[in-house]
Amino acid sequence: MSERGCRPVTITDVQTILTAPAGIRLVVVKVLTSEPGLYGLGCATFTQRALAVATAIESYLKPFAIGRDVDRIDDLYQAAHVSSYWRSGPVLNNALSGLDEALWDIKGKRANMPVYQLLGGKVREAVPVYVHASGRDPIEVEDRARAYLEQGFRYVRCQMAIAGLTTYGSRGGATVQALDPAQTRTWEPGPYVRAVPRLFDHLRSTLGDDVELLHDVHERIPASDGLWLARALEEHRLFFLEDLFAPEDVAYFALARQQTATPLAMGELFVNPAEYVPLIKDRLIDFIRVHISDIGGFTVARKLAAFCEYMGVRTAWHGPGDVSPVGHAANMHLDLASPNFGIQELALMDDAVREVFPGTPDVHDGAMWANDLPGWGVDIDEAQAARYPFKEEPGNGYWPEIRRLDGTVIRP
Ligand code: GCO
Ligand code: MG
Repeated sequence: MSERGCRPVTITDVQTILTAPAGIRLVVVKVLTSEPGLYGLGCATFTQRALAVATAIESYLKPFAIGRDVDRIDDLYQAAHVSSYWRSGPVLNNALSGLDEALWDIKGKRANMPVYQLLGGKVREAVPVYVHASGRDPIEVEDRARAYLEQGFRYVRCQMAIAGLTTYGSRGGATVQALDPAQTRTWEPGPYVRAVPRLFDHLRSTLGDDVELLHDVHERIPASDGLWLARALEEHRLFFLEDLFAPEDVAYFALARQQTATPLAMGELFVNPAEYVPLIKDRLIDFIRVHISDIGGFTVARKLAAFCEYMGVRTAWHGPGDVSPVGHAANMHLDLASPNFGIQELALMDDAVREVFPGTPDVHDGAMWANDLPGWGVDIDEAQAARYPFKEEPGNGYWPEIRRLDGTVIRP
């Protein structure tokens, strides 16, 4: 018997939908129920290992979930999470997120309310977002940032290519000659670390103080260079500096805190509470950046948001192109209801993506807006989705390695 005293609505099928309307591999879970026409959607996108997530759903989560009561979201999360005994890796967390978010969508539809209402309602009208500007030199980055400001955005992440090197977040040019002449993707931290303060000198002096500037180091540099860079950027008052250290080097955050007031954002690679709880508890970061599907979905994320609120840490959920519109909507619903919201990253979604996912949140005035339909407010047109299959490619979408001049593999 369900809470309402009648027969529970149960899960009848768990389907995995793979689609790449923007050329990026997305994984979406559709949970069907015993109530005709009632279903929910969840984001399970782990783009570099999409097919592994699909197997985890199909072979393990689907048989686990079928027949269960759709109303018991947290209970299902807890049971599924420990059902593998070994847990919290990105493949299983993403699979779990697909199911968990679909159940929140269903809960909203059953209540006839958008999910943010289930969390206590809006604490803001819409969700301010940051967008990505990149270029080959400071002037090109400035031009791109300026174009966004003219469209009404107020937060811009700025990344600059370093000539000859495979830089994160901006298209690099030719490749410098490495020791192995066949090497094509080369990176050295020195030129990058020296260039970034010059980029922000330029941006602050040309764009002024009103714009909020952000930057992603993408765990690309040795920790001691990270400490130096965070101090060198202090005078430019970034909104935040992201992934200054790798998850393996989080102990350096305690040192960074003693040395600089540059706001620090961290977390898109975290998958386990044991990684993020200590940083938050000790107030060693300013913004939590986890990728909601990578930590297991919405049930975990809303608890994390509340924990951060008590510790003075603001939210900045990961929102790159490798999040489906269902995942972007989940970010947005949490943002709408969280007093400690900081900012939302958003990879702008084009017409092809919007055709596959009707109801994808509108973006205007520098913010993402909820459409107020029940649940996430986002649907999937499966016929459209089928028009964008994953591209056949060696390795099925893995991140090709990047090496230093001497051939050492570095982090992506
Ligand atoms: C960001 C991220 C992404 C990741 C990507 C990995 O802050 O937006 O660093 O761009 O690199 O999500 O697949
Ligand atoms: Mg990042």
